[in-house]
Amino acid sequence: MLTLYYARPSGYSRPVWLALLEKKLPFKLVHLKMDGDQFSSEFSQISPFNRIPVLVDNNLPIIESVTILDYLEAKYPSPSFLPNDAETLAKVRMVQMIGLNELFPATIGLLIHQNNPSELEYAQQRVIRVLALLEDLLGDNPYFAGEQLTLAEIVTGTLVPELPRFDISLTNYPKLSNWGEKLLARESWQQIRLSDKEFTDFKRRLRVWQKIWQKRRRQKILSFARQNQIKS
Ligand SMILES: N[C@@H](CCC(=O)N[C@@H](CS)C(=O)NCC(=O)O)C(=O)O
Repeated sequence: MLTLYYARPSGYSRPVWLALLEKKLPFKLVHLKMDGDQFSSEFSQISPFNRIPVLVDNNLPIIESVTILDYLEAKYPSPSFLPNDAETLAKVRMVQMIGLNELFPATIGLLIHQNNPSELEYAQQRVIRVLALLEDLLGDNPYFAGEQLTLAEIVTGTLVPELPRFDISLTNYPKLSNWGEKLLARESWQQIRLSDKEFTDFKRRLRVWQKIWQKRRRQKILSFARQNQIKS
């Protein structure tokens, strides 16, 4: 049995959750409240850095969202989310990693730097750069790999269609905008979509991020010290 430890708003968990749904695999969800649950001794045993997502498959805990997606692809290859030819694979991986490494941190920047104009402008320009690039890479294809839904959609598609909620309009990117609407219409995307209230709560929590971060830092030190002692 597959078990996913996650939180609904977690940007790293949502692609894994989507992949499980799109592959139509049976799985159990374990929701963690991210203001403390991640530091329990029980969770530390499967998540050495106290982070979600963690996928447990037959007692094997797997951390790091990219690794989990690759594991699912290798173990449950149908439907496949990676193309075979080198060029399309490179395109899919680029879109996946741009989503993870550029778009995801930039959207967090949009939320936490509301009172810091230069950081806010950096986050906005970074998002716009990503959108311009993605609009080009998508071209006239229904999906980034052509007809096949891939990790490009599963990862970057959790964020792009949600950008209007971050006050970033998609009107200058009509191809991406259509692509996003098609994704949002899928049953799996509807299941993982945050309600307006969930999104507002998430934004509120991020705005007190500094304090939460300090508290987390203390908890993290204690959790690492406890785990390091057990191991030595
Ligand atoms: N590189 C990791 C990042 C995971 C990550 O940072 N997850 C966040 C939630 S979105 C987390 O668990 N944060 C809890 C903490 O840092 O205490 C991945 O891709 O899985």
